[in-house]
Amino acid sequence: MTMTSPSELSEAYIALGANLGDREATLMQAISELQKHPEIEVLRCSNLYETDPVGYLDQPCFVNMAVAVRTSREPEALLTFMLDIELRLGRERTIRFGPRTVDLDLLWADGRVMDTPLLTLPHPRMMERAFVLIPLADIVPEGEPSGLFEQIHHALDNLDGKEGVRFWKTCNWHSASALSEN
Ligand code: PH2
Ligand code: MG
Ligand code: MG
Repeated sequence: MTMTSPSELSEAYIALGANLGDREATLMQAISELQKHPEIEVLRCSNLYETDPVGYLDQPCFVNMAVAVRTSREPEALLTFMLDIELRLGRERTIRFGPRTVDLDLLWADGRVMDTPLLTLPHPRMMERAFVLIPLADIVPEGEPSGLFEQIHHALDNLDGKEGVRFWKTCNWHSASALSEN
């Protein structure tokens, strides 16, 4: 792995969602694409949840999950690569909040706060969305330095719509390198 020095590495959280085609297969491909990038390491994957659509209701249920990554990329460069994965896996942008083969949203990057034409961090709607917070809670450790753990659990205590997020499967994704180590 060609990583730069540890001080330049940040830990970021990405939400993934899919509601067209083979949702699980597409999500696993997206995670593999992240891992294949020389500057990105996938650290942890949440469970998979089947979720009722939010925002635009006349569409199939989603499968949602979240991953933690370590990266030397700046957040905007990470996001650009995520959008490239969406396109390669067949994403077409038509209806806002509408159906998609795969959606990758950058939620959080080391507690950084930014607002540029390309990217707002933390993700402006993450604390309102059970389909983001419930998977995220699987992979954010207690004691996360920027207080993310406490924020997630506080938001979840007060959130409506949690019944629209149903545990579906554990995540079976393993990086090719992790498999070859065993
Ligand atoms: N994404 C949206 C809009 N609505 N609903 C669910 N259940 N899951 C999503 O990932 C989702 C959504 C916009 O990105
Ligand atoms: Mg989204
Ligand atoms: Mg998106």
